[in-house]
Amino acid sequence: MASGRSHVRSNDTEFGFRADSDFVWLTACQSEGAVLVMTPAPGGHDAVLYLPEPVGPGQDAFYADALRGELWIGPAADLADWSSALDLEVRSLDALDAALEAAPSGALVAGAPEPRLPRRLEASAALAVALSAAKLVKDVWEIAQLRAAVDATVAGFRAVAAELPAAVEFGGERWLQATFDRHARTFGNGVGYSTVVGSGPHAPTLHWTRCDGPVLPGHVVLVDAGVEARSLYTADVTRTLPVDGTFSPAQREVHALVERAHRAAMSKVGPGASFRDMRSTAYESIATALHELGILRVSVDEAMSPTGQQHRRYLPCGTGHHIGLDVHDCARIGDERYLDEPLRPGSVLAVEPGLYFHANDLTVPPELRGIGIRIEDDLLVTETGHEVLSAALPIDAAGIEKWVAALR
Ligand SMILES: [Mn+2]
Repeated sequence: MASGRSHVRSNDTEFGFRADSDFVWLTACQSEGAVLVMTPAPGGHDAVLYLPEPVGPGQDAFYADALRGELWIGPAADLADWSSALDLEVRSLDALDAALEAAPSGALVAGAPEPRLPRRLEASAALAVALSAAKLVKDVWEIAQLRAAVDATVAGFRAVAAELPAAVEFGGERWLQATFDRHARTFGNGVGYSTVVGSGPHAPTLHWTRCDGPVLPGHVVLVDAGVEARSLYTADVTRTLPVDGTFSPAQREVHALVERAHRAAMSKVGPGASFRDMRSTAYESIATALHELGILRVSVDEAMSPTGQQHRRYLPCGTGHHIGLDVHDCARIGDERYLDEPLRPGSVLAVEPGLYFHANDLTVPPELRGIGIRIEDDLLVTETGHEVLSAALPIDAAGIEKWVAALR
């Protein structure tokens, strides 16, 4: 299976695997029907990718198979195209069975279930962790992809803000969602995840992807959206916009508290710091805000204790995550490493504190009910601190008002 061109150098020591061991690594990716087989070789692994071949004229399936036949789906890249695009040896999926038969019993398997796998080869949790951990630090090319995804996302937010009057007039949340999604499809591969557009009382609903409500003057509209680049790396950004250009005093007050938490949390992101540092800072700032608003009926200290956490009623989610190929990248490495491993230059994180006061929450003063605010930026950890990749978007309420006004 060895081939000079497809030789992959991997730092096996870092993952806890030995390069000279007998492991064969297999990754099955169900959606594409692709399987990557990696065989140990001096200094790394030899990799071969198995892919389904396109079904062209001359084969029955050309017209009989609506899922794969090119008569139905149009011309598809062949194995040689894939090989040159990926600089990897690529073989037909039909040849996979023979490769699997040759795989030793100790071979490690990760990815979606692959029905062709012999029973003796079982999924390896350790390999899943290793693959996830390999994504903790992005290389120069990956950072460029994320930068491009964020830039396209910022442009998408501009497009959305420009459509606020149309959303009020006739389009509602659907119009704003479709505006961003069209932008994402045109300038990237598409959206990285379902776009959230929550106006008025929908803003506190974390995953308001239904986006079927009206957008009315006096509302704030929470937009959580990311363009996925054509390389499939995705951004994840949120801003909460005043529909008629001006925040009400109550909206402005909540926005300022979330901004304070956001800036405090971002200040903790840097090399050597942990994800937990950022998260605790965000939670403590939010708990303090709730205390100042008279909503938190215990002390901030009690709320911050493991058995307290009363602030989580109004922030029932995390305050950030790694981004990359997955919008929640590196999610398989386990809580301990995710939270406590020192961040390294090249890590890219979304930071996203918020306050979510549901319209029917009687523990919240009436004037604050129905207000939901989230601020989310994408940060690259650098040698000396961090760079806010989404810095082209304003963070403070006054800056957002000015930005919206300029785009109308
Ligand atoms: Mn996010």
